[in-house]
Amino acid sequence: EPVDGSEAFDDITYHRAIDSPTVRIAFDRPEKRNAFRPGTVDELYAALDDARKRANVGCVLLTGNGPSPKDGGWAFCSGGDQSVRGESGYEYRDDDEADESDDELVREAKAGRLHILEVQRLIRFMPKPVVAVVPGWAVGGGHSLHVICDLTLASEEHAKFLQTDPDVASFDGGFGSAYLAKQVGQKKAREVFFRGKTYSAEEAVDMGMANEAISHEDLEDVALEWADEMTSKSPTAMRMLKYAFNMTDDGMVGQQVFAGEATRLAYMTPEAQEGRDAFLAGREQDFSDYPWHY
Ligand code: 2NE
Repeated sequence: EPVDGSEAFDDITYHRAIDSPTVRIAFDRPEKRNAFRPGTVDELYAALDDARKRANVGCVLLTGNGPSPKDGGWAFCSGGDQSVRGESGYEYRDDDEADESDDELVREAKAGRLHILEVQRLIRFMPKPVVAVVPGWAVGGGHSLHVICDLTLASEEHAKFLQTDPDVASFDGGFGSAYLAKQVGQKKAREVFFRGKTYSAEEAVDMGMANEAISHEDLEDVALEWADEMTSKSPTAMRMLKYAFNMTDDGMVGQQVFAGEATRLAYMTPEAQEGRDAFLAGREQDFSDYPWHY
């Protein structure tokens, strides 16, 4: 079922699986191998942020619609749309519906965008697993998107993993490369970027950057099964685990995100409530009921 309001999207689709806490967000430009233009990124951000905020959503499947009506090809995402790449980034063009602001300063500020990196951070910091479901090409910035997702499931027949960044004079120097190296090791990650070889689903699994290769016709069913498993678990434990996995690579920000959740848990204790209540009552706080645990 389409999620409320999602019919407003042009470049993506946004669905909720019936009777399930799982949503499916898909690139919907199959004739362009699901390349993203600025409006695509705006829509993707809005859908992911909606999924982040909904209490009844526990898992996001991120995928690409297909096949291409032109040639039957499948894609997860082929990265930034090179046909709208200007001098300093990707630009809104006349057919990009998202650029509808009347405010000239807002339009100007939008010029030369590389805001897919904001989407990467949203996936990284949202407290729910995001699964890349890769039915075909995952290329350039599309490859980096699968890298940042918590899990990757790939079509045995059609998934292809390729880094073209240095071919088109681009470079994802953040998660797309450095975090990839954490997954596959330094030598292999450098090979991915420096050689630009195409890897199959099976090779991606062997390298450690994909979880499983699944027959194309079963891919989405299996992704839903994995999502059902994950959403049957404790939301708090899942959230703490995701942030714990992130923390060692995310420096002070990783610590801040994990600590924010720890503080939320601490706020739920009578001990923390005594601190609040004493302040509001204008009396000395009394923590004598709460032992110094070891
Ligand atoms: C994806 C790939 C390997 C597919 O090859 P193939 O042979 O299966 O398909 P084909 O014929 O190349 O593509 C089909 C149609 O999709 C368009 C093509 O131009 C073609 O259009 P028509 O000729 O039918 O009209 N298309 C595919 N990818 C596109 C793209 N990214 N932008 C615009 N149109 C695209 C092959 O197509 C390929 O190598 N694509 C380019 C991949 C690429 O270099 N992506 C950008 C990397 S940089 C980036 O994504 C990035 C970043 O690293 C950091 C920040 C922001 C962005």
